[in-house]
Amino acid sequence: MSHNETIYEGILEGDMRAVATATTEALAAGAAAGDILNEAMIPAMAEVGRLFEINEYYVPELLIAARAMKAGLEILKPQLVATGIEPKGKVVVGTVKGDLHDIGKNLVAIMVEGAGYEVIDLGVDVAPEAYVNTAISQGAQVIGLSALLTTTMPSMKATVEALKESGMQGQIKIMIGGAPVTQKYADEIGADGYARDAAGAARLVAQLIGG
Ligand code: B1M
Repeated sequence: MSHNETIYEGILEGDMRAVATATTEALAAGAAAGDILNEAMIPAMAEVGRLFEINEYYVPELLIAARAMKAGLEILKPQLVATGIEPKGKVVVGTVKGDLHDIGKNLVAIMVEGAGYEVIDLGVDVAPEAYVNTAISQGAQVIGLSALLTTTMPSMKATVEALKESGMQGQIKIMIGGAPVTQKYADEIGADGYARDAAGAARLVAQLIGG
């Protein structure tokens, strides 16, 4: 089996150790971190989601698959993040209130950091006011909201409203993303931007901040 196949299977089986070992070996053999991510890890999580949908996997399998993917991501992170240059701006990220999915948000944080911005990661289940207050107190230019559940998407709208109420709309930009989120939804709620994936999120930050 190739390293990528071992990583893919390891995530499906929730085998954290196999994923970590194969990721380390793949990098040592010269594989690019982005290729491991896009060719093995992300497709594996998509397959986990499909198996969950058809009731072959249940929440415990999702949890151990996520844990295995995180173990691999930790190893990829140093290669995905750029070398220490002066930060071009500050971005607050988090998964919205009621939502505990953090792998996509973590990837966004890694890619945005890799593009040269300082990232303040508020974690998961983040209330609208927490994003806004942190962005204001830390002098961030962008707030990035991630949602994986259709039921938690309204919290994105609530965050746009909270920013309006703070009087900082326009000075602080809001970008949104996550599997159920679309450009149409971003337009509807008045977010400043939408990105489909983590690399897109890093490009969007550059557009929103400039530079
Ligand atoms: Co859950 N889950 N989950 N889950 N889970 C989904 C999202 C689901 C689609 C599965 C399914 O039914 N096929 C479904 C949502 C259905 C819906 O709302 N339409 C679902 C459900 C129903 C649930 C529970 C309700 C299950 C239950 O308890 N009965 C529950 C909810 C808990 C809660 O949040 N309150 C739940 C729980 C969990 C676990 C905790 C077990 C676990 C998460 C562990 C963790 O994150 N630490 C989990 C997992 C692993 C998944 C799936 C299988 C994988 C998610 C993932 O990590 N994908 C997921 C199915 C799927 O997505 N196919 C599923 C990999 C990741 C790299 O992709 O997060 O999409 P993603 O991020 C992408 C882009 O979306 C984008 O960039 C990333 C890639 O480059 N992106 C952004 C993300 N955020 C962005 C922000 C941006 C820009 C781009 O700008 C700021």
